[in-house]
Amino acid sequence: MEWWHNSQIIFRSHWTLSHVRVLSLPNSQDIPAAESVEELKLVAISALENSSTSEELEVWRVDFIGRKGKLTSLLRGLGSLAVDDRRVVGAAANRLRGELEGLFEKRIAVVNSSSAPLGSIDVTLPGRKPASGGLHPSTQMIREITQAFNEMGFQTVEGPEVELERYNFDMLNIPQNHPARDMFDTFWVDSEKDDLLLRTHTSPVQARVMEANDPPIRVVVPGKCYRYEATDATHEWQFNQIEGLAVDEGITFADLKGTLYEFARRIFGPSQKVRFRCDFFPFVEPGVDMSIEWKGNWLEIMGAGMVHPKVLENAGYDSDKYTGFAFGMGPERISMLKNEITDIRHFFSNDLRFLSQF
Ligand code: FA5
Repeated sequence: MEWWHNSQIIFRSHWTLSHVRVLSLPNSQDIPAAESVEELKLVAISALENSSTSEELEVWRVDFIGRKGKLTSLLRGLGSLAVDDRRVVGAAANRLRGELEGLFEKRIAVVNSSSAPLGSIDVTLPGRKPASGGLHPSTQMIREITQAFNEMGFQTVEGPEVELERYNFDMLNIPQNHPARDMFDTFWVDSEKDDLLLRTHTSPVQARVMEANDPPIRVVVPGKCYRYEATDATHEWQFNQIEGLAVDEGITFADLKGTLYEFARRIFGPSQKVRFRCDFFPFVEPGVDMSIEWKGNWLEIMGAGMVHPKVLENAGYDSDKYTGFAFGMGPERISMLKNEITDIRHFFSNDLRFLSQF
């Protein structure tokens, strides 16, 4: 009987299985059922402590103290023991049942008193930052540029990406069979009249705005453009442009230069140098391109010029009364300069390693 009293002491404390083994009487080897009672108690208590929902507790109840549970099977096995051992171990097992039932009730009460499953929230842990998206680098650049023009009195407008040939070419002084159409490698859209395309530039919105409004006009037009051309580090088949248009009485080339100087200062810094050189676009006369001085080189960032009288007339304006200037730039190319991006194809390849840097 004495060995069992020792074991009782073990049961009342939080012992590990190794403690039990050390403190068990040497002859416990001869009484496997007794050791099973000890082990069962340890396993049962540990499993109970790990059960934190009513569902888990029910599984535990069935597994340990249910009619077909581990404790019942242990009692059923007592028949193989000597009579004296059977009495001792049987009493211990019955005491264990009472004890486990008591612990089970207490655990149920604790679990039911908490609305959240036990152990599911540790309020002491530092919070986890939710994954958040961000604006695409092209969008960021477009917003920065359009905001600079908005502050100078230009209104932002948009136009269709699937465009009529009439606006993309004809209204802009590029009639059919005109060699200038070769400047723009075009994606044509299958249509009844063969007159639909993916716009090759944002300039058709100039024609749309003038057709629908009377001067004075000051607009900037951001949007996607498409060109059927091979890609390389500075050319994509899909890219953004930002168009600008100002039409009023008395607008001169000095207004064009002043506006674009101011734009360059706002985007690239107060001491930014710019250079204008002659260039040809059928919808402006004279036409120029504007470059900025960047790390010792002159880099072209946009085409511009005074709106061609024919374009004004196509929109129904009196070209003797009204003049204007227009410009068109690529925000991806400008972002490449500012952010030292070496290949334009990163913008639309959807690689998060690139995008998450902005
Ligand atoms: C035009 O598209 C004219 N519509 C611009 C213009 C508007 C001139 C108004 C005069 C008056 P251009 O083809 O040069 O011009 O394109 C303008 C800008 O778009 C370029 O400077 C460049 O920044 C960008 N761009 C053109 N093609 C591509 C391309 N394949 N990939 C990326 N950016 C491009």
